[in-house]
Amino acid sequence: MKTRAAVATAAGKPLEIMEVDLEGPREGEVLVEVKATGICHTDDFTLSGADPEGLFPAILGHEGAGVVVDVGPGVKSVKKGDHVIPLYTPECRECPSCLSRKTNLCTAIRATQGQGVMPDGTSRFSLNGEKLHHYMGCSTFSNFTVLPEIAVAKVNPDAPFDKICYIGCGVTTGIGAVINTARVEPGATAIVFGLGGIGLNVIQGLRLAGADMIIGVDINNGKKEWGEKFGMTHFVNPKEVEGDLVPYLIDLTKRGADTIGGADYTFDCTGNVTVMRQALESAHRGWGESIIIGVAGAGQEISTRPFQLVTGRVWKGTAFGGARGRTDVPKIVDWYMDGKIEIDPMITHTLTLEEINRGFELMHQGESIRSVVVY
Ligand code: NAD
Ligand code: AHE
Ligand code: ZN
Repeated sequence: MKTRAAVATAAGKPLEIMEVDLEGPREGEVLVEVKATGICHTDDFTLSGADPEGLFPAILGHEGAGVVVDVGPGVKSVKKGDHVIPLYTPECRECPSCLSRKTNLCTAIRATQGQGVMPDGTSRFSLNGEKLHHYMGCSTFSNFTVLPEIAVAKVNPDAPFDKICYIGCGVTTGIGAVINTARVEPGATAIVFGLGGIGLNVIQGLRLAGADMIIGVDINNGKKEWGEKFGMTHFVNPKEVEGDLVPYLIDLTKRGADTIGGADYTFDCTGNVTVMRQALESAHRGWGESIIIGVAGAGQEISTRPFQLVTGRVWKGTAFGGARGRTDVPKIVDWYMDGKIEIDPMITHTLTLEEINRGFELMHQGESIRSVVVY
């Protein structure tokens, strides 16, 4: 069949809207009509050429929602007409990682996913007979896409596609980092570095968890109002701090008899390795945990004095907020439908597929929180 898609032809080039060929689902696969897709910073990261796993030409996009329109042989868990969210972190429930109960990082299809192909090693997308790569196993910048059955979460059919697509990455990553990875307790102090599409969801996760002090750090003063909407209690712009940022933040978090200072939990939502170090070092001596969410470019490395860890700070990372996609994503959709979490205000721009490059520009200019393409 033919499908409209935004194709990443080469690193650093705008996406090109074109009709491409899509083969139907094979054994264990489903064909999904994507109804809406968010544009995440990670799509931009890969398009920029900074992703060591980046492949071109490819169909990017990993934050979608849509409807199953066909299923391949052997598919059991979903059927035509089901509403689904594609999962870049699948959940097979059979691999050693899924069975360990210690991680959400299912390994059933990770190798082929990283090579831009389906689990059988081939691509379903092509253009004039030339292969196009899948991206993060999702390729939601195509109106129709093929996914393994283990990489779709069946969700409430009443939920609006143009909002719940954001649960396919940003919402789940931010909230999950708080509740699954950090397991923040009521009364905690927290610092969130970077108040974009991920950081604001960390903030709403912290509010949900009952954190007392939620400090937001961003170099864009426009983000102060955004943070406050979702529960941020203090805002710091590093450019306006006299002296070093870390001692300033440590001082800000001193409470009652605690003269040491430092936050119980800190989160990097920037992808900047210097900020990651600041986040670790502003965690509380003895127990503070720092969670890396941001994705850093090829060749970049984090560093700190080992003494920071010797004295009890913990450095962790999280992918997809530690969420087990087929189990947790439907629950998060229900939280949204029940009004427990907010999504609508964070979707600042709704675009057509033809306008998708504008979504990337808005992100670069710091004007959007999330842009969503509606097919
Ligand atoms: P975004 O562009 O919407 O937001 C980034 C924010 O960081 C902006 O508000 C920007 O002003 C701020 N910022 C930039 N430099 C800063 C600095 N030095 N100090 C403080 N703030 C700074 O991006 P996003 O969609 O929120 O994504 C954030 C990061 O998370 C990206 O690296 C993205 O690739 C990554 N990500 C990771 C996962 C995961 O599973 N680990 C999932 C989604 C996104
Ligand atoms: N391919 C990159 C890393 C990209 C990355 O870390 N991706 C996150 C999701 S970001 C979503 O917006 C992730 O899930 N990572 C775990 C995994 O298995 O990919 C690189 O550096 O090679
Ligand atoms: Zn993402």
